[in-house]
Amino acid sequence: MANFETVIVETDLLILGGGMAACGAAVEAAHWAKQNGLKVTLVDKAAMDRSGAVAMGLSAINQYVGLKDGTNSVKDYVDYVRNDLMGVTREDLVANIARHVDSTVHLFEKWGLPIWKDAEGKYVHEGRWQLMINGESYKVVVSEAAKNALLKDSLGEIFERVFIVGPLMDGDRCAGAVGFSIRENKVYVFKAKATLAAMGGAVHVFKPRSSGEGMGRAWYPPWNSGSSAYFTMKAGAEMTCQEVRFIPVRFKDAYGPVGAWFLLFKSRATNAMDGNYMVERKAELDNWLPYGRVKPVPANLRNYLGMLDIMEGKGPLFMRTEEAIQKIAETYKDDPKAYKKKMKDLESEAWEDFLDMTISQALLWAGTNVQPEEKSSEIAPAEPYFIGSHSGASGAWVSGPEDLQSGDSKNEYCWGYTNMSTVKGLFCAGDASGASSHKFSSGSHAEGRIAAKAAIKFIVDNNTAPNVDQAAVDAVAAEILKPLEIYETHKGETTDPEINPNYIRPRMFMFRLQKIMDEYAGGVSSQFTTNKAQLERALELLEFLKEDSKKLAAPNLHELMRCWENIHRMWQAEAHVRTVLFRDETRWPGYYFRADKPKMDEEKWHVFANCRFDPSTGDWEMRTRPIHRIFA
Ligand code: SFD
Ligand code: AMP
Repeated sequence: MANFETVIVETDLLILGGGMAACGAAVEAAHWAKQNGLKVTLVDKAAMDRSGAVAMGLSAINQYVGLKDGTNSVKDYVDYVRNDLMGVTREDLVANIARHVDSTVHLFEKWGLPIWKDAEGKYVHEGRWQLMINGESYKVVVSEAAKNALLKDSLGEIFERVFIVGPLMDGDRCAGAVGFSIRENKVYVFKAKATLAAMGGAVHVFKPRSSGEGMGRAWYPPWNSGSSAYFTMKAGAEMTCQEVRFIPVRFKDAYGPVGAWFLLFKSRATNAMDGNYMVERKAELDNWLPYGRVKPVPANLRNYLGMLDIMEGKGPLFMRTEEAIQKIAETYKDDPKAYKKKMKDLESEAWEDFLDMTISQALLWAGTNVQPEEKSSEIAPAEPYFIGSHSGASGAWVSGPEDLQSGDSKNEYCWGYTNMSTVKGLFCAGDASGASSHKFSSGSHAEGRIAAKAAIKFIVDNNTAPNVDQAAVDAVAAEILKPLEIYETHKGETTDPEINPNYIRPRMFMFRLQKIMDEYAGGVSSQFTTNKAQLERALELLEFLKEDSKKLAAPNLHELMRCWENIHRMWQAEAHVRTVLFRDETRWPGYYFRADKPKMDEEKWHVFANCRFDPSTGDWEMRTRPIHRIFA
């Protein structure tokens, strides 16, 4: 469009995103870039201090292995992740993060993050792998370090409020990215020798439980809209575990996390009849062996046992906060003063858990007169999210470290630069990389560091400026701005700007996507259950949606961003539906259930299900990849 300026930025390493993985990448890249005289550029759609999943802060660091204490080994962590994901995990990637994550946590502490300590000065654990923090300002602390590293000595540049739409290619090599400012009329073209995608996971692909008045409230942040998945798919990268969505059980309606309650406070969850589904339904776990009998019980199976209660009409489920608090305080009963103090401490810990991380849960408690030491709270499985860093696994298929391969895994899992996707020069970390679950905030930061170091090595070995065709850039820029043009052309044709025969606004488009996914791909309304016929129907309807995505319209830059966010979500949806259809079994009940294939088929499907969109033909390829045990 005539009134838009095109800004061209040339750099060596381009980091996309400003969240936990990107901040880790910035710190590490700065170190290696300085030694090699290279430039690093970071681009975030928001303001780094409060961008991404950690915007509100967190109350725990969920991955800390504690290698120095000698209590846990890297193998212990790999065993934990493999078991939790029902056997489907890349052990090389998980181990690589596990062996580096402690140093990331020590950096956080050095930068000023308060980690709880006991009387002996030791970290207070929430559970075996989790540390308690006073984490309201977690993201501010982490992003300050990243900014300092990049801006010191004018080593790099940071662009905030620039939304990345898609990749720029030089043949089979990623040559950077294209996006636009959400504050100024500017299209940005970033040309880079290597690109690191760390734009988080995807929320609002499925219809959320919170609709209408609660719209926008979700456990994972609504602004993580599938940009990592879209970017890597459009570049032609092979994707993995696109079927492994994550459904967290959360405090109902405000999505407060449950980890502190289950692990720190050791709370029970019970149904309306006071029954504990983890005890009463234990026998069900035998239908999912060998994973049904591991400890802890895999997250999806924990979900599933609770869901069986709900489906049998035994809901709601309750987190027994009052019982847990009373039980801990009971040990102080003989000393009334100590008891009173303990109760006060527990009360403030309970509130701080949410005030540090999910403020709306604290607001909901306050608004509904809940005192957790007196009254239990409802919990419920949330809508599905796509997130490679928590207990889901979706993301790009990336190369693993050479020294952690064993036997055949070397051929299958390692093609040179660690964390590089199957596209040359395109690296991924955090939610963007797949099959390496349970990295959380700390592991994502560590993985960002790992990926950035490898990306700098790639640049040193391939130090040529990419060759980018100007005509292709012009075409992409025009495509990016098309929704503005569509709106301008047709806005006078109806009296209500929401409704127009020639365009669709992003909000309505998102509702359509969510309805398809909810009803046909196993969302909340269909009790997370689907089958082949429903998935095929979903694909048919997604095809119509894709046609209509060409008619998205935007009156301003914010709406333009929403148009592209929803196109990104749509691509994540398609990859998911295709892969759930491809994997002819049910492996993760509690995340989704294939009613036509209700059993796990360990013989045939103990494999990765991968997919790839071919940008040259527009076709999707589905394939399996073997699972190699490295830490047998
Ligand atoms: O309890 C674009 N997480 C928890 N991790 C923990 O370690 N402890 C916890 O206590 C955790 N819990 C938790 C967690 C998350 C949330 C939302 C809650 C509670 C309420 C998970 C971690 O936060 C998560 O694993 C990491 O943050 C993942 O890191 P990363 O880097 O993959 O994603 P990000 O931090 O969300 O950052 C994404 C960035 O990308 C930007 N972005 N930029 C440019 N263009 C685009 N198109 C873009 N799209 C996105 C974003 O702005 C952001 O900067 S608990 O529940 O388990
Ligand atoms: P959550 O708050 O549900 O995201 O959980 C935080 C951390 O605690 C993650 O590492 C979870 O896997 C773990 N976790 C939560 N609930 C349980 C549970 N009942 N048993 C074992 N681990 C859990």
